[in-house]
Amino acid sequence: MSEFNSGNPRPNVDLSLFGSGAVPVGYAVVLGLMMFVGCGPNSGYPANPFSSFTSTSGQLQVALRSKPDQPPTRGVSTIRYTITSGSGKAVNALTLTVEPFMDAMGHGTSVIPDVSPAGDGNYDVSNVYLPMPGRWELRTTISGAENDSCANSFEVQ
Ligand SMILES: [Cu+2]
Repeated sequence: MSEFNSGNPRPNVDLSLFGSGAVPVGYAVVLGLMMFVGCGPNSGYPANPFSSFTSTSGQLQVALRSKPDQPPTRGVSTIRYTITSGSGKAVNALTLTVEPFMDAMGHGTSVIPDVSPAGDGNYDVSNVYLPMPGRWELRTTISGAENDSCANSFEVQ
């Protein structure tokens, strides 16, 4: 026992930075950072999309991010569509309808996702219910300034 202690004594860590006055400041900074991340452009979505593709017409670029898991896993997910024009400008004021569909088995789900615009070309699609593992497609129609569609598929574990 003593040989463990005598050989390599733990270095003395100077805790003065975390003295009684500094701790609340440290927490405030951490909380501030968390709030910044929470309200940032990605609002809890991963920085990078799990899928990026071109719409059926070829006029729109679509990127998908998901939470709580990316890519979406079995259960209920929220998926953010980020839609930009060919020149990379955010396209707002579109109306999206999203239908999850399992092509190999020829069925969708009984749950209709809710779509809410989030600005900067973002559209948050909540209540995306994927009840079983396998390949799921997001059959999406886009209307408004652009009338378009897209269907991206991904594997659900
Ligand atoms: Cu199925």
